[in-house]
Amino acid sequence: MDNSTSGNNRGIYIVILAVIIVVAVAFAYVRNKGGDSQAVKPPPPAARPPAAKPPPPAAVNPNAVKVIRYTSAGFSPQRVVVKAGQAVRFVNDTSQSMQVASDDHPTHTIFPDINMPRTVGKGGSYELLVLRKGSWGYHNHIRPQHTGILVIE
Ligand SMILES: [Cu+2]
Repeated sequence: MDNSTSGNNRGIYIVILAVIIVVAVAFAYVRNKGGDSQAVKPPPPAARPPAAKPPPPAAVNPNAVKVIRYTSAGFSPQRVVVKAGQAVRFVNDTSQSMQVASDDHPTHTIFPDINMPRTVGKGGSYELLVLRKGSWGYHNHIRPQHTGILVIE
């Protein structure tokens, strides 16, 4: 009796051990599979090319308005290079009057294209399209000591 009982118990232990091994192996296999499927994920980045779309050509617009500020120290930048056909805007940042005028003072005949018809006060601005190529000197007619150079290419 004792022998048959212990023999039955041994058989049960073997079955339980076998079940544990099978479960452990199956669990390890599933985990590995999960790890593999995660490791296989990288392919999505290959679908990235569309994200490389944004090429900003608008940032290098040669037709952009070139701004020249009139400050208490004079025109800034003092020398500016633009393309023919480009717009130039003079902005008065001072509390003084500004009237952009061609050299020479006071006749303003060398590059009359740039001559402002009237003065503007603080915050005022004057915009024009520059067409004639050359290197043109100008000044604030109200304060002729403030000069600038506009190069049109
Ligand atoms: Cu003048």
